[in-house]
Amino acid sequence: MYTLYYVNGACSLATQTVLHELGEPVEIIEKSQAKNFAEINPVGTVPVLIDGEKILTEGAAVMIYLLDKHNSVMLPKGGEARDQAIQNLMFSNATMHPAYGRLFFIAQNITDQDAKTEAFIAAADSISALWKVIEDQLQDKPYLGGDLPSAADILLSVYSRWGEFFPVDIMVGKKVKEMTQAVINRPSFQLALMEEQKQVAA
Ligand SMILES: N[C@@H](CCC(=O)N[C@@H](CS)C(=O)NCC(=O)O)C(=O)O
Repeated sequence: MYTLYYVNGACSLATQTVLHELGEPVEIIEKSQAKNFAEINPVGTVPVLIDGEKILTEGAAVMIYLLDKHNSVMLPKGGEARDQAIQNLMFSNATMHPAYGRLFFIAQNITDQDAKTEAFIAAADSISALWKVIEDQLQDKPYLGGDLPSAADILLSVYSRWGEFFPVDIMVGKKVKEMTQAVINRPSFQLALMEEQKQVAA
């Protein structure tokens, strides 16, 4: 049984979804409920995955660890297919995630209204440009992973839900909309959402 520290709707939702795709049992703990989270992850971020004695942090690394450990088809074992899957995962985690992170930063740190509006527009434009890159890659396949969602598709689908919290217009193409909706509709994603809601209600 794994333990996953999470924040509601955050990138840790993708880690939980991957665990459900793998059919692995997981106990989820909301970060604020942990007495010693700073000791568990001094950086202060989720996801944090506990596997026995191991404490694993950094979402993309956690996914690679899980997919390799459980021999998942979501991460090819070698060759060009693996290189591409890891590139897609890193694009999601290290390029798209920080682009969305700017929206949270602007909302929390810029007080001047005009400056805030300008910063939101610039941040939204850069996110739209990144979605266009994904849109182009999805022209000949439903998911970045091909016929099945990859870890990158799951991460991107989590991020795609964040724009609605901000006064921004993010342009997303048809193929991206279809991909993210298909991932969100999967039983694994729906279960992950439900498990987070159960904790909020408890
Ligand atoms: N590079 C880290 C970044 C993780 C990250 O920024 N997590 C956010 C949520 S998406 C977080 O924990 N923010 C602090 C908080 O919400 O308390 C990773 O990929 O795991």
